[in-house]
Amino acid sequence: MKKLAFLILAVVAAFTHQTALAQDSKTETFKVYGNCGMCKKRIEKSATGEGISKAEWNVETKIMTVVYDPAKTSNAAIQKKIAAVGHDTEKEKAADSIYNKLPGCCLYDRGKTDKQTDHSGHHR
Ligand SMILES: [Cu+2]
Repeated sequence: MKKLAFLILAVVAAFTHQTALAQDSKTETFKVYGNCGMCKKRIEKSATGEGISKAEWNVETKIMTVVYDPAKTSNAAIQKKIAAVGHDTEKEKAADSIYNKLPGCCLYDRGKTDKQTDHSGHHR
């Protein structure tokens, strides 16, 4: 009986240990609107800070990949940081005043981010 109890305890301990490790950091992707290499630098630079261990934006696919510690930051907080430097994301919209100050080559097409959002969602 003692042996069984020990076994159960060992299994539970191993399981909780694994769960704790898995929750350490989260990898997520979301869309960020932009055009060029300058945008890439600006976007990636904005998505830094406590709890963010990786931020990479693909110029061709416009997909942002972030690795972060959910105990310190969140997907929404990161998207806000990116919007704060002028780039619209899936959930956050940049202020017009900031967007208008971007260099000409970086003025990504915003027309599609408004009314057509409903349609583009169905293509995936
Ligand atoms: Cu650009």
